Amino acid sequence: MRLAGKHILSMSESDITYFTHKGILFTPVGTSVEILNYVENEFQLFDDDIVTVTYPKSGTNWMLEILGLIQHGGDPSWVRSTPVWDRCPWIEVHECHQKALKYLPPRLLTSHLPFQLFPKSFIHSKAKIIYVLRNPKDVLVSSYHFSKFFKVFEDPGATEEFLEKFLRGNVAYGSWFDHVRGWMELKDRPNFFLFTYEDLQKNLPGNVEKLSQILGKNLNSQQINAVVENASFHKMKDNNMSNFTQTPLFDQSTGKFMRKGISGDWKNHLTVAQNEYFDRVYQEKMQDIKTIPLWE
Ligand code: PPS
Repeated sequence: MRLAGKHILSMSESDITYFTHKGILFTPVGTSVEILNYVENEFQLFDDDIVTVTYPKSGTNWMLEILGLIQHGGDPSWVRSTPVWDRCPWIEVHECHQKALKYLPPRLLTSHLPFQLFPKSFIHSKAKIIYVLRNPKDVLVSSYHFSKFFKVFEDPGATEEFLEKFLRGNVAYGSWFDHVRGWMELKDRPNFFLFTYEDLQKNLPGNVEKLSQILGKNLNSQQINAVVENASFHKMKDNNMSNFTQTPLFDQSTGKFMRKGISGDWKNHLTVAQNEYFDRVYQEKMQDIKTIPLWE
């Protein structure tokens, strides 16, 4: 994989400095201002496309595993033989969108882009958006750990420092609050579907059924059970096409992509004062948004 003149294998974390595009921070590995402009203005979405959109660390890869399994009637062969970035390319990552351009519809695509940078071609298309939301406190914790071992992200620094960066949106892909607010503007569109990480945990079979209908697949109960089983945290943790153990982008000695897979881990990380501070910022930024779930 190439990055701005450097090879990923010769890179250390100190080489990484985010760049800003239209007010949002991005890692220079795999993307650039040119690619982001191309994706926003020229990338064509087709009516049959299914795009999983998330703020990073919200359960993207879980959703991608579920969708890949649904597409194959619960048969795990595809998700166990093809890396997730080939199954469901991230459109803002150069190598991935080059692949996406060659795929025929119906394509499974992925994006972490905020709505204002998403392909303009979406506006007049019937492409389906599957938006996954997760409690931002768990996103913060997952992101903190991830930034320590994902070599293309800046070092998160101390917890206190990262909390401040996260709440101000000075992290890759910008502010969680702005991302969610931007995408929620689409909530009434018939091709926008909202899922939450927490609800996937509470009722995976029900959500798999709903997703099957969105994909136009009528799975029987045996197939739904097969999707549920093969998309479990433990099955995904052992699937090296989904657990990111096969890529040089991760320092496997400092963390694991399939870390804990639970809700509420923030309680093990945030102090009472940090939690209260988070709540104050959340209230201030999200008080007028009534449609998103309340997290405990
Ligand atoms: S990324 O890097 O932005 O694409 O990460 P993303 O896939 O959005 O989020 C990673 C977190 O999702 C957890 N995960 C799961 N949880 C429950 N069940 C399943 N099957 C599953 N698969 C992935 C993963 O462990 C990360 O969360 P944390 O809290 O760090 O464990």
